[in-house]
Amino acid sequence: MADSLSLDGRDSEKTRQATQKSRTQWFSRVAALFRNAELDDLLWEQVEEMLISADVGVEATFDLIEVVRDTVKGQGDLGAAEAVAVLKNQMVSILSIAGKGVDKTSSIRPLVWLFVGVNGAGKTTSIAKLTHLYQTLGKKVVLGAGDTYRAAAIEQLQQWGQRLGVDVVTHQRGADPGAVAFDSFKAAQSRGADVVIIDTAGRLHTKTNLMEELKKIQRVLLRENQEQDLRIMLTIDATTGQNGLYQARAFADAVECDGVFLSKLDGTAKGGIAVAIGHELKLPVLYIGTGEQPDDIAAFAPREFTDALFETSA
Ligand SMILES: Nc1nc2c(ncn2[C@@H]2O[C@H](COP(=O)(O)OP(=O)(O)OP(=O)(O)O)[C@@H](O)[C@H]2O)c(=O)[nH]1
Ligand SMILES: [Mg+2]
Repeated sequence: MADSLSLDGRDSEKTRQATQKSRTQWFSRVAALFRNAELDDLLWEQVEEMLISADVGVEATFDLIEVVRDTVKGQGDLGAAEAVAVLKNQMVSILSIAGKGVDKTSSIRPLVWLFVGVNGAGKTTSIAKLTHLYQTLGKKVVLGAGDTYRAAAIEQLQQWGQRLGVDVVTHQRGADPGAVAFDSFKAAQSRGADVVIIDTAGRLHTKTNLMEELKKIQRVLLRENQEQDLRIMLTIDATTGQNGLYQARAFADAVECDGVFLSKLDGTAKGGIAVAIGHELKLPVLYIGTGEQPDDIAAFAPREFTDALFETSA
Protein backbone atom coordinates (compact mmCIF):
# COMPACT_ATOMS: atom_id res chain seq x y z
CA MET A 1 0.00 0.00 0.00
CA ALA A 2 1.24 3.43 -0.89
CA ASP A 3 0.91 6.35 1.49
CA SER A 4 0.45 8.79 -1.36
CA LEU A 5 -2.68 9.29 -3.41
CA SER A 6 -3.28 6.91 -6.25
CA LEU A 7 -4.30 7.90 -9.75
CA ASP A 8 -5.72 4.73 -11.21
CA GLY A 9 -4.64 1.75 -9.13
CA ARG A 10 -1.91 0.95 -11.63
CA ASP A 11 0.87 2.03 -9.29
CA SER A 12 2.48 -1.42 -9.01
CA GLU A 13 2.44 -1.97 -12.72
CA LYS A 14 3.89 1.47 -13.46
CA THR A 15 6.50 1.02 -10.75
CA ARG A 16 7.52 -2.31 -12.28
CA GLN A 17 7.84 -0.73 -15.71
CA ALA A 18 9.78 2.29 -14.48
CA THR A 19 12.22 0.10 -12.52
CA GLN A 20 12.76 -2.35 -15.35
CA LYS A 21 16.24 -1.06 -16.24
CA SER A 22 17.30 -0.94 -12.58
CA ARG A 23 15.99 -4.45 -12.04
CA THR A 24 17.69 -6.11 -14.99
CA GLN A 25 20.93 -4.18 -14.78
CA TRP A 26 21.54 -4.28 -11.03
CA PHE A 27 19.12 -5.59 -8.46
CA SER A 28 18.22 -8.95 -9.97
CA ARG A 29 21.96 -9.49 -10.34
CA VAL A 30 22.43 -8.76 -6.64
CA ALA A 31 19.83 -11.40 -5.85
CA ALA A 32 21.53 -13.82 -8.27
CA LEU A 33 24.88 -13.24 -6.57
CA PHE A 34 23.44 -14.32 -3.25
CA ARG A 35 21.97 -17.41 -4.85
CA ASN A 36 25.09 -18.47 -6.68
CA ALA A 37 27.95 -17.60 -4.38
CA GLU A 38 29.22 -18.39 -0.91
CA LEU A 39 28.42 -15.68 1.62
CA ASP A 40 32.08 -14.70 1.85
CA ASP A 41 34.10 -11.48 1.61
CA LEU A 42 34.15 -11.57 -2.16
CA LEU A 43 30.36 -11.69 -2.25
CA TRP A 44 30.04 -8.69 0.06
CA GLU A 45 32.47 -6.76 -2.11
CA GLN A 46 30.51 -7.56 -5.24
CA VAL A 47 27.18 -6.68 -3.66
CA GLU A 48 28.69 -3.44 -2.44
CA GLU A 49 29.92 -2.58 -5.91
CA MET A 50 26.55 -3.31 -7.48
CA LEU A 51 24.55 -1.31 -4.97
CA ILE A 52 26.86 1.66 -5.40
CA SER A 53 26.60 1.33 -9.20
CA ALA A 54 22.80 1.36 -8.83
CA ASP A 55 23.12 4.71 -7.04
CA VAL A 56 22.16 3.48 -3.58
CA GLY A 57 25.01 5.70 -2.37
CA VAL A 58 28.16 4.79 -0.48
CA GLU A 59 26.87 5.45 3.02
CA ALA A 60 23.56 3.66 2.55
CA THR A 61 25.35 0.74 0.89
CA PHE A 62 27.78 0.37 3.80
CA ASP A 63 24.91 0.49 6.28
CA LEU A 64 22.87 -2.05 4.35
CA ILE A 65 25.74 -4.48 3.99
CA GLU A 66 26.67 -4.18 7.62
CA VAL A 67 23.15 -5.11 8.69
CA VAL A 68 22.83 -8.04 6.28
CA ARG A 69 26.31 -9.30 7.10
CA ASP A 70 25.74 -9.10 10.85
CA THR A 71 22.41 -10.88 10.53
CA VAL A 72 23.94 -13.62 8.40
CA LYS A 73 26.79 -14.03 10.88
CA GLY A 74 24.48 -13.96 13.86
CA GLN A 75 22.27 -16.68 12.44
CA GLY A 76 24.85 -19.08 11.05
CA ASP A 77 22.56 -21.08 8.77
CA LEU A 78 20.98 -18.20 6.90
CA GLY A 79 20.42 -19.10 3.25
CA ALA A 80 20.59 -16.91 0.15
CA ALA A 81 16.86 -16.21 0.04
CA GLU A 82 16.83 -15.11 3.68
CA ALA A 83 19.88 -12.88 3.15
CA VAL A 84 18.15 -11.14 0.23
CA ALA A 85 15.04 -10.77 2.37
CA VAL A 86 17.09 -9.07 5.11
CA LEU A 87 18.60 -6.73 2.53
CA LYS A 88 15.19 -5.88 1.12
CA ASN A 89 13.66 -5.32 4.55
CA GLN A 90 16.48 -2.98 5.41
CA MET A 91 15.92 -1.03 2.20
CA VAL A 92 12.21 -0.81 2.93
CA SER A 93 12.98 0.54 6.36
CA ILE A 94 15.25 3.27 4.91
CA LEU A 95 12.54 4.18 2.40
CA SER A 96 9.76 4.27 4.99
CA ILE A 97 10.12 7.79 6.21
CA ALA A 98 7.03 9.44 7.53
CA GLY A 99 6.30 12.94 6.33
CA LYS A 100 3.32 15.22 6.41
CA GLY A 101 3.24 14.99 2.62
CA VAL A 102 1.94 11.45 2.89
CA ASP A 103 -1.23 12.48 4.70
CA LYS A 104 -4.07 11.13 2.60
CA THR A 105 -6.86 12.66 4.55
CA SER A 106 -6.05 16.34 4.70
CA SER A 107 -9.16 18.43 5.10
CA ILE A 108 -7.23 21.66 4.74
CA ARG A 109 -8.37 23.74 1.81
CA PRO A 110 -6.74 24.88 -0.24
CA LEU A 111 -3.82 22.62 0.25
CA VAL A 112 -0.70 24.31 -1.10
CA TRP A 113 2.04 22.47 -2.95
CA LEU A 114 5.21 24.35 -3.83
CA PHE A 115 7.50 22.60 -6.30
CA VAL A 116 11.24 23.27 -6.06
CA GLY A 117 14.35 21.82 -7.66
CA VAL A 118 17.24 22.40 -10.02
CA ASN A 119 16.84 23.33 -13.68
CA GLY A 120 15.17 20.69 -15.79
CA ALA A 121 14.49 18.35 -12.86
CA GLY A 122 10.94 17.84 -14.07
CA LYS A 123 9.05 20.27 -11.82
CA THR A 124 6.55 21.59 -14.34
CA THR A 125 5.76 18.19 -15.84
CA SER A 126 5.39 16.67 -12.38
CA ILE A 127 2.97 19.48 -11.48
CA ALA A 128 0.85 18.50 -14.48
CA LYS A 129 0.88 14.91 -13.23
CA LEU A 130 -0.12 15.80 -9.69
CA THR A 131 -2.85 18.07 -11.09
CA HIS A 132 -4.20 15.21 -13.18
CA LEU A 133 -4.12 12.93 -10.15
CA TYR A 134 -6.09 15.36 -7.99
CA GLN A 135 -8.57 15.94 -10.81
CA THR A 136 -9.14 12.23 -11.13
CA LEU A 137 -10.02 12.22 -7.45
CA GLY A 138 -12.56 14.97 -8.09
CA LYS A 139 -10.50 17.80 -6.63
CA LYS A 140 -10.42 21.31 -8.01
CA VAL A 141 -6.91 22.52 -8.73
CA VAL A 142 -5.46 25.98 -9.41
CA LEU A 143 -1.91 26.41 -10.70
CA GLY A 144 0.49 29.25 -9.98
CA ALA A 145 3.11 30.20 -12.58
CA GLY A 146 5.87 31.01 -10.12
CA ASP A 147 8.61 30.50 -12.68
CA THR A 148 8.77 34.07 -13.87
CA TYR A 149 12.41 33.71 -14.83
CA ARG A 150 12.86 31.30 -17.70
CA ALA A 151 11.62 32.30 -21.14
CA ALA A 152 8.35 30.51 -22.02
CA ALA A 153 8.01 28.97 -18.55
CA ILE A 154 4.70 30.77 -17.94
CA GLU A 155 3.41 29.65 -21.33
CA GLN A 156 4.50 26.08 -20.62
CA LEU A 157 2.39 25.98 -17.46
CA GLN A 158 -0.49 27.72 -19.24
CA GLN A 159 -0.43 25.04 -21.90
CA TRP A 160 -0.67 22.35 -19.25
CA GLY A 161 -3.50 24.32 -17.65
CA GLN A 162 -5.38 24.41 -20.93
CA ARG A 163 -4.78 20.77 -21.62
CA LEU A 164 -5.93 19.75 -18.16
CA GLY A 165 -8.69 22.35 -17.88
CA VAL A 166 -7.44 24.19 -14.79
CA ASP A 167 -6.93 27.89 -14.08
CA VAL A 168 -3.37 29.18 -14.07
CA VAL A 169 -2.52 32.33 -12.12
CA THR A 170 0.19 34.32 -13.89
CA HIS A 171 2.09 37.56 -13.58
CA GLN A 172 4.43 39.13 -16.11
CA ARG A 173 7.78 37.57 -16.83
CA GLY A 174 10.31 38.92 -14.32
CA ALA A 175 7.67 39.49 -11.64
CA ASP A 176 8.27 38.58 -8.01
CA PRO A 177 7.54 34.85 -7.60
CA GLY A 178 6.49 35.47 -3.98
CA ALA A 179 3.71 37.72 -5.27
CA VAL A 180 2.64 35.05 -7.77
CA ALA A 181 2.54 32.48 -4.97
CA PHE A 182 0.45 34.81 -2.82
CA ASP A 183 -2.00 35.61 -5.61
CA SER A 184 -2.29 31.95 -6.57
CA PHE A 185 -3.19 31.05 -3.02
CA LYS A 186 -5.75 33.85 -2.83
CA ALA A 187 -7.26 32.87 -6.18
CA ALA A 188 -7.52 29.24 -5.08
CA GLN A 189 -9.20 30.36 -1.88
CA SER A 190 -11.72 32.61 -3.59
CA ARG A 191 -12.48 30.04 -6.31
CA GLY A 192 -13.06 27.31 -3.77
CA ALA A 193 -10.20 25.15 -5.03
CA ASP A 194 -9.05 22.13 -3.05
CA VAL A 195 -5.44 22.37 -4.10
CA VAL A 196 -3.10 25.04 -5.41
CA ILE A 197 0.16 23.94 -6.97
CA ILE A 198 2.87 26.52 -7.48
CA ASP A 199 5.72 26.18 -9.95
CA THR A 200 9.10 27.81 -9.37
CA ALA A 201 12.06 28.53 -11.60
CA GLY A 202 14.75 25.90 -11.73
CA ARG A 203 17.80 27.14 -9.92
CA LEU A 204 21.32 26.09 -9.22
CA HIS A 205 21.69 25.08 -5.61
CA THR A 206 24.85 27.20 -5.41
CA LYS A 207 23.14 30.50 -6.24
CA THR A 208 22.63 31.96 -2.81
CA ASN A 209 20.31 34.77 -3.92
CA LEU A 210 18.02 32.33 -5.72
CA MET A 211 17.92 30.01 -2.72
CA GLU A 212 17.03 33.05 -0.59
CA GLU A 213 14.21 33.77 -3.02
CA LEU A 214 12.77 30.31 -2.33
CA LYS A 215 12.86 31.01 1.40
CA LYS A 216 10.96 34.19 0.69
CA ILE A 217 8.26 32.34 -1.26
CA GLN A 218 7.98 29.92 1.65
CA ARG A 219 7.66 32.83 4.08
CA VAL A 220 4.96 34.49 2.00
CA LEU A 221 2.94 31.27 1.89
CA LEU A 222 3.42 30.55 5.57
CA ARG A 223 2.10 33.98 6.44
CA GLU A 224 -1.14 33.04 4.76
CA ASN A 225 -1.32 29.51 6.02
CA GLN A 226 -0.99 27.38 9.03
CA GLU A 227 2.33 25.64 8.56
CA GLN A 228 0.72 22.30 7.82
CA ASP A 229 -1.14 23.75 4.84
CA LEU A 230 2.05 24.21 2.89
CA ARG A 231 3.79 21.24 1.41
CA ILE A 232 7.05 21.62 -0.39
CA MET A 233 7.85 19.04 -3.04
CA LEU A 234 11.47 18.62 -3.95
CA THR A 235 11.70 17.34 -7.50
CA ILE A 236 14.71 15.14 -8.12
CA ASP A 237 15.64 13.82 -11.55
CA ALA A 238 16.45 10.14 -11.02
CA THR A 239 18.88 10.17 -13.92
CA THR A 240 21.21 12.69 -12.26
CA GLY A 241 22.39 10.26 -9.59
CA GLN A 242 24.55 11.24 -6.67
CA ASN A 243 25.14 14.69 -8.11
CA GLY A 244 21.39 15.31 -8.12
CA LEU A 245 21.26 14.15 -4.55
CA TYR A 246 24.01 16.55 -3.59
CA GLN A 247 22.13 19.43 -5.24
CA ALA A 248 18.89 18.36 -3.58
CA ARG A 249 20.47 18.59 -0.16
CA ALA A 250 20.91 22.35 -0.61
CA PHE A 251 17.18 22.68 -1.27
CA ALA A 252 16.30 20.58 1.74
CA ASP A 253 18.58 22.82 3.82
CA ALA A 254 17.04 26.04 2.45
CA VAL A 255 13.33 25.25 2.75
CA GLU A 256 11.28 22.74 4.68
CA CYS A 257 10.72 20.05 2.12
CA ASP A 258 8.01 17.50 2.83
CA GLY A 259 8.72 14.94 0.22
CA VAL A 260 10.28 14.11 -3.09
CA PHE A 261 8.85 13.72 -6.56
CA LEU A 262 11.35 11.35 -8.15
CA SER A 263 11.05 12.12 -11.84
CA LYS A 264 12.34 10.24 -14.87
CA LEU A 265 12.67 6.91 -13.10
CA ASP A 266 11.72 5.35 -16.43
CA GLY A 267 14.91 6.70 -17.96
CA THR A 268 17.49 5.18 -15.66
CA ALA A 269 18.93 1.94 -14.34
CA LYS A 270 19.91 3.75 -11.19
CA GLY A 271 16.69 3.44 -9.22
CA GLY A 272 18.75 2.87 -6.08
CA ILE A 273 18.75 6.67 -5.81
CA ALA A 274 15.46 6.38 -3.93
CA VAL A 275 17.30 4.59 -1.12
CA ALA A 276 20.03 7.23 -1.12
CA ILE A 277 17.35 9.94 -0.86
CA GLY A 278 15.82 8.23 2.18
CA HIS A 279 19.18 7.64 3.77
CA GLU A 280 20.81 10.99 3.09
CA LEU A 281 17.94 13.48 2.95
CA LYS A 282 15.58 11.69 5.34
CA LEU A 283 12.72 12.66 3.05
CA PRO A 284 9.99 10.37 1.81
CA VAL A 285 9.67 9.79 -1.91
CA LEU A 286 5.97 10.46 -2.50
CA TYR A 287 5.59 9.94 -6.23
CA ILE A 288 7.64 8.64 -9.10
CA GLY A 289 7.61 9.94 -12.65
CA THR A 290 7.25 7.13 -15.15
CA GLY A 291 7.08 9.03 -18.45
CA GLU A 292 6.24 12.41 -19.94
CA GLN A 293 2.43 12.32 -19.89
CA PRO A 294 0.10 13.50 -17.10
CA ASP A 295 -0.83 9.95 -16.16
CA ASP A 296 2.79 8.84 -15.97
CA ILE A 297 2.82 9.09 -12.20
CA ALA A 298 2.74 6.40 -9.53
CA ALA A 299 2.33 6.64 -5.79
CA PHE A 300 5.53 5.51 -4.15
CA ALA A 301 5.28 2.59 -1.77
CA PRO A 302 8.53 1.36 -0.14
CA ARG A 303 7.70 -2.36 -0.14
CA GLU A 304 6.25 -2.39 -3.63
CA PHE A 305 9.19 -0.44 -4.97
CA THR A 306 11.74 -2.75 -3.35
CA ASP A 307 9.90 -5.84 -4.59
CA ALA A 308 9.84 -4.35 -8.08
CA LEU A 309 13.59 -3.76 -7.97
CA PHE A 310 14.44 -7.33 -7.01
CA GLU A 311 11.81 -9.26 -8.87
CA THR A 312 13.62 -11.59 -11.23
CA SER A 313 10.79 -13.00 -13.32
CA ALA A 314 9.72 -11.18 -16.50
N1 LIG B 1 10.85 10.20 -19.41
C1 LIG B 1 10.47 11.14 -18.54
N2 LIG B 1 10.65 12.44 -18.83
C2 LIG B 1 10.27 13.36 -17.93
C3 LIG B 1 9.68 13.00 -16.68
N3 LIG B 1 9.42 14.14 -16.00
C4 LIG B 1 9.82 15.17 -16.79
N4 LIG B 1 10.33 14.71 -17.94
C5 LIG B 1 10.89 15.49 -19.06
O1 LIG B 1 11.97 16.26 -18.57
C6 LIG B 1 12.07 17.50 -19.28
C7 LIG B 1 12.12 18.67 -18.28
O2 LIG B 1 10.88 18.73 -17.62
P1 LIG B 1 10.28 20.06 -16.99
O3 LIG B 1 9.03 19.65 -16.31
O4 LIG B 1 10.21 21.14 -17.98
O5 LIG B 1 11.40 20.37 -15.91
P2 LIG B 1 11.52 21.67 -14.97
O6 LIG B 1 12.15 21.23 -13.71
O7 LIG B 1 10.20 22.34 -14.87
O8 LIG B 1 12.53 22.54 -15.82
P3 LIG B 1 12.88 24.13 -15.60
O9 LIG B 1 11.59 24.82 -15.43
O10 LIG B 1 13.58 24.51 -16.86
O11 LIG B 1 13.77 24.19 -14.41
C8 LIG B 1 10.87 17.55 -20.20
O12 LIG B 1 11.29 17.15 -21.48
C9 LIG B 1 9.92 16.52 -19.62
O13 LIG B 1 9.06 15.93 -20.59
C10 LIG B 1 9.53 11.60 -16.39
O14 LIG B 1 9.06 11.17 -15.32
N5 LIG B 1 9.93 10.72 -17.35
MG1 LIG C 1 9.66 24.29 -15.19
